[in-house]
Amino acid sequence: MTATGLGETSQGSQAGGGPSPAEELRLFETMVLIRRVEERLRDDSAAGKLPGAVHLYIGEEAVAAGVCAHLSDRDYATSTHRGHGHFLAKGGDVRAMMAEIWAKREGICRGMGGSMHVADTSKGILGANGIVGAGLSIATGAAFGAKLDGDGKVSVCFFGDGASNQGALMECLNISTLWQLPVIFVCENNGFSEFTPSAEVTAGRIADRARAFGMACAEIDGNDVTDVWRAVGEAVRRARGGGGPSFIEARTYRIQGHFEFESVVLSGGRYRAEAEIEDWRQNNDPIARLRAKLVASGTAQAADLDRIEADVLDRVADAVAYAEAGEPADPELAQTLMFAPEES
Ligand SMILES: Cc1ncc(C[n+]2csc(CCOP(=O)(O)OP(=O)(O)O)c2C)c(N)n1
Repeated sequence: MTATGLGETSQGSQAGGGPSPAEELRLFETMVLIRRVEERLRDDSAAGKLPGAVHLYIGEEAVAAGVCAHLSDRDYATSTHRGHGHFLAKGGDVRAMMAEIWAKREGICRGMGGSMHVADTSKGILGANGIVGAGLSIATGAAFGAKLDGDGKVSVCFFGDGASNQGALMECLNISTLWQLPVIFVCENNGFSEFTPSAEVTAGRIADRARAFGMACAEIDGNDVTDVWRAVGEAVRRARGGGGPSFIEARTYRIQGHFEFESVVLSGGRYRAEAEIEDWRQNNDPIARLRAKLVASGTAQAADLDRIEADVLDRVADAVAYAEAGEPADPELAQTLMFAPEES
């Protein structure tokens, strides 16, 4: 079985808009891959093995998986500083991503970008991005290109509730509606912008910002992968059919800190209660929810899902071994990689 997003496009096979049993299993595999990769990053970060900071996506996996299940390598996606899940769900190579995070030459950006810049244009992954909200205009531009080419590609922008307060969002909502661009804005509302609860910095309902432009909107449970899958399926059909942009606000929750080691920065300060985190962990884990559903519906036995989990763990161990064995990145490349050679 291959992970969702590895060049396959979901067909929306079940009437009424639900994923087929095979698609549900691929969604499960993708979400587990993201989770196990990130748990390994969490542990290796705590052990001081990583050369830089990582922003983890644990708890939000259903969004990346449910969205990217509808995309092929030809479609575009822009990501955020919390981008590992988007990269993997869109079909990025786990070994190359780990090598990048470990700052090795074998990395997807030759070790020069690190965690916050994983990208692979051959898969339509236009990049994670350390600048909050930067993906909005990149995705809109890619959608403009797709519209000019008339090739049926769609462009997806993942961004956070914090990024929804950036002015660029209004520019992108405006022009993509006016020009009917094939772009899907996916706001991952995890309730926090760094250490600030969303309610303290964000007025009104985020989706209302898109509604004001007359854009098709959906506010969904981002921890229910079926909900995500359905809403995005509709948005992708709209975009490919020339019906223009869509906006999806997926409510979810970040289980880890804003980044690993946030406790050092906060030096004892707190911005959320431990009980709140525990509640999401225990009662709203998107992977546990999907597992329970698959078993209850008879789509899979617990043992089948355990086998998927075991295979994923092997892949993660392999990717980490590959990353650790890699050659350190070549700092000289910083001088040459950014610019195309001058034409003579
Ligand atoms: C333009 C810009 N402003 C501020 C920052 C600092 N910063 C990094 S992440 C972040 C919070 C982003 O919150 P959100 O968009 O909700 O994404 P989340 O971290 O919750 O996934 C901020 C303010 C930045 N990187 N770029």
